Amino acid sequence: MRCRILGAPEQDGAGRLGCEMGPSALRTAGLVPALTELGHQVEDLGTVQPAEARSIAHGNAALKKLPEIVAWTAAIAEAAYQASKDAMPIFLGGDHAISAGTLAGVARRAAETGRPLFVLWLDAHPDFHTLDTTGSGNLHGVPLAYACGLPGFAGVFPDLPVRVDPTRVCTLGLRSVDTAERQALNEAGVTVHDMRAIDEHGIAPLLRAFLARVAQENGLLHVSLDVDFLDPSIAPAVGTTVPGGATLREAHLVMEMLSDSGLVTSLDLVELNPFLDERGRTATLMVDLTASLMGRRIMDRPTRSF
Ligand code: 5AB
Ligand code: MN
Ligand code: MN
Ligand code: MN
Repeated sequence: MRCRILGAPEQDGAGRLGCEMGPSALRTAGLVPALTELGHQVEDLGTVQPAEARSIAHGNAALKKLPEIVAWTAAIAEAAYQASKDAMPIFLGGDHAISAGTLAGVARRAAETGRPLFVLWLDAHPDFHTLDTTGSGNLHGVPLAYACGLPGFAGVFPDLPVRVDPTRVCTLGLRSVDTAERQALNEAGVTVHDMRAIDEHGIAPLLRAFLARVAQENGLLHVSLDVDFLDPSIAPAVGTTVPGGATLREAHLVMEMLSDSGLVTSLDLVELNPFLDERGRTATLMVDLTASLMGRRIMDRPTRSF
C-alpha cells in the first residue's frame, strides 16, 4: 500500500504543552521503517504549517487558543485532502484538535469518490463538545462535533465542504463523557461502545459489527486513535489520563481486525505527549499498534476475515 505520513504538531488544543513533539517522537520510535518492513511504500510529507492566526471574538470566554486552532484546522484540512489522493494518509498529532482538519479533508475526498465515509473513534472521550458547550475550553474536545456539522461552528471554524454523517461514526473505549456530550451523541445517532460495553461483550464483536456495516456499504474508513484510548498503565504519555482503558491486547486486536478488514483508508495518531513518556514506551506502543493495523501478525492466518 502507498502511505503518506504528515506531521501536524499542534498543541494548543490540549490543556498542557508537549503534543508539539508528537510527530518527532513517532518518527524517532521508527514509524517509517515499521511500515516499509511490512512492504508498504511510504512517503513522508513532513510538517503542516498553520495559516496565520487572526483574532476571533466568541461568546464563550472559556475557549482557549481559538484563533490558533482555526488556523491549524484550515491548513490541516487542505493538507489532508491533498494527502488522501491515491494513498493512505497517516496524520501525526499533535493533540486531537488536528482531527477537525483531518476529518474535514478526508470527508471532502470521500465525497468525490461517491463512497460513504465511516469513522472509528478510539478514545476515552467522545470529543463531541461544541464551542458553546465545552467547559474546559480545550479545543481538543470538539473535533468530532465540528466534523459532524454540529451547530455553532459555522462562521468561526473553516466552512465544512462535506460533513461526516454522525450515524456512520462509532466510538470505542469511552469512559469520560460530559453531560452535554452524552446528550449530543444520542441526538446525533453516534454508535457508542463505552468501556462497560467492552467489559460486557468483549471488544471483538462490537468492532466486527461496525466493520460489517462499513463493508456492506462499500465505505471508506477513517480511524482516529487517541493515546488515552489505552490504559494509562501501558500508555503514560498523555495529558488526559483516565484509568480503565483498553489493554495492550485489546488495542492490538482492534488493529489486527482493522487490518484483516482491509477497510481503513486514513489514520490519525494523536495526543502523544512525549514530555510525559517513560523512555519512549508510549511512542513505541503507538508505532507497534500502527504496524498491527498495517499488517504485522504474530502468526500467519489462513484467511483474511474479521
Ligand atoms: B481528548 C473534556 N471532555 O472537554 C474536555 O483527549 C476532555 O482529545 C476532553 O479526547 C479530552 O475538556 C479531549 C473533559
Ligand atoms: Mn480525543
Ligand atoms: Mn481522549
Ligand atoms: Mn487527551
